[in-house]
Amino acid sequence: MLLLSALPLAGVVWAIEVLDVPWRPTPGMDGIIGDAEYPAPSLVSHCSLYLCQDTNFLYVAVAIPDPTYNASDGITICIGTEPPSPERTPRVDDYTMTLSRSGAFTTTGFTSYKYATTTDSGGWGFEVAIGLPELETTPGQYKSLGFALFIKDDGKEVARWPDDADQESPKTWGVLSSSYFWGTVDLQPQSLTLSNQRPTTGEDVTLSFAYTNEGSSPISGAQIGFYVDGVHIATVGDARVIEVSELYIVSAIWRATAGNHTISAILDPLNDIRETREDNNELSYRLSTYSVRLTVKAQEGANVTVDGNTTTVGSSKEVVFNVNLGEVEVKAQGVIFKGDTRYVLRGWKMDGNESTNSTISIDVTGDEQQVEAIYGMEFRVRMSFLDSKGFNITKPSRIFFMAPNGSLITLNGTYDVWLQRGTIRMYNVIWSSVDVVPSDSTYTILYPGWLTIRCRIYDATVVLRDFLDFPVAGANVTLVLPNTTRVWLLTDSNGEAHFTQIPAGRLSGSVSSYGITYIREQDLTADSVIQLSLAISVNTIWFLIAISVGAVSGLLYLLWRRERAKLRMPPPPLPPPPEQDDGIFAGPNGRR
Ligand SMILES: [Ca+2]
Ligand SMILES: [Ca+2]
Ligand SMILES: [Ca+2]
Ligand SMILES: [Ca+2]
Repeated sequence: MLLLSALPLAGVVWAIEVLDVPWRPTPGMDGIIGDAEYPAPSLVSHCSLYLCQDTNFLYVAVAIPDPTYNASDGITICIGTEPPSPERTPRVDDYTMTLSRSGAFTTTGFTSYKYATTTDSGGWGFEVAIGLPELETTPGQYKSLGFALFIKDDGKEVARWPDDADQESPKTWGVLSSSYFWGTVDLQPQSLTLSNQRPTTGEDVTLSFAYTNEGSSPISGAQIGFYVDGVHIATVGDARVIEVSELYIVSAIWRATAGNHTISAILDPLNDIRETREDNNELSYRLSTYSVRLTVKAQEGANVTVDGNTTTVGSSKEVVFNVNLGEVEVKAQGVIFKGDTRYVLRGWKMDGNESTNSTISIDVTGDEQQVEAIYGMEFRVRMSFLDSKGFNITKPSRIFFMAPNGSLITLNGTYDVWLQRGTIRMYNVIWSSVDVVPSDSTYTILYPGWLTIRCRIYDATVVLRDFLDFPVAGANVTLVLPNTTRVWLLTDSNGEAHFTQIPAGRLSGSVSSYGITYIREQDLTADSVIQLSLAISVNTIWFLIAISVGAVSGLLYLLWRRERAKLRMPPPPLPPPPEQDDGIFAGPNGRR
């Protein structure tokens, strides 16, 4: 049981307590405070106070926990059409109603009202509806009312609101006001328009939504949700006071995506605002978006990737992609092989501009755009190196040349190379450490295939004769090549040593035969024969011996003839005939 303190002193300044009376659909006057009938109660001491209004009535409901049933359990409500103020004095339109738990009801002044009570073992409840015209409210206009509440248990006051209210002094009462201005609210959509009715995918579209409040009261705190295909994209909080029957427009931005869509705007999507109609808050708009056609021209067979989607280019040499507006990334296959021909991506051409990047980013702005991948054709060229006679040589250790596109290329040991159509200029062919590049060193590439390079590599033959012009066989001929390496051969029976594939350049050497004879230094610029004459050789020696032996033999023969004439000897016998068993002579190896 709560005992109240003494009443406040006159002249004390105090804050006026205010309770809001929200709008609600009409509660049922049955004495039962249903779950959804009222907004949350105000916590007034010793009871729960429920307040709401509709277009016609102010509703007050009180739940009083009082397990003892007494005929003099009761409640008194004071309402004044003029709100309290320090100077406020009692007026004739200050009304009072008193209700007892037993159901007895009295009022001073109210004529338009309904009420009901219920009671049970835990306490009792009370509902009353008071006609708003009697409280001099006008729907849609702000008005505050004086209000006080007094509760008795068995004739004794146990609670009141405000805490220091005095039933007889309206300036001590609290205040009721309605955020719904004592009227109703019905937000209604009027239109949903798009800045572009057929937007292009990727385009930012402004969604403009117009709505009105078709109730009788202004409202604030309206929110509008925007949805695309049922997916929330934005909620706009309208900070304005939404007056009755005025048009309000809010907007949101949607970046259009490909396809067909339903754009929706929903008023008060969280249903924070009680409206007379909640089923008329949505408006939808159906649309189809355009796609931008991006045409990519490229070499047949190339894989082209636009924003992650890859397509292979066919014989039309172009593919069309549907893309969004904005930045689009375009890539193309770097190299396409077709046998011994290949196509190499060199870059991109668009609107007269060229880029050498392999991937480009295009800012798509229009309905139709086109970009071309530039490919260069290259042929597989296999280089073959020959000597001056056209015989293959071993691979050069390195070559250096300028390709048709102007790039300088060095190759080491592998001479398969992809080249553009055009002319190459060979600068170096290093073979046996000597540059044997041909003097006429430009070659035209028209097709894939072999490129033959006839290098400055020659044969050198050393011919040795003695002073009687006999060939000198078996002499050791050593050549010092331009790369300073030495090669040697023995002369054959013709007195010749054949050196093949000698790199062009300064050549020297020596011959070893009965002493050393040096070969004069000379430039090898073609196949050459080096004639050397030696003072002495085995042949000469034998010749001289033969001459000497011949002279002696002649003399002896003459002497023998003289003696023979004297003796008259009989002639010597004939040699025996050859064996002729089968008429076939034996071969050199004795075979028959
Ligand atoms: Ca009720
Ligand atoms: Ca009681
Ligand atoms: Ca509505
Ligand atoms: Ca609502």
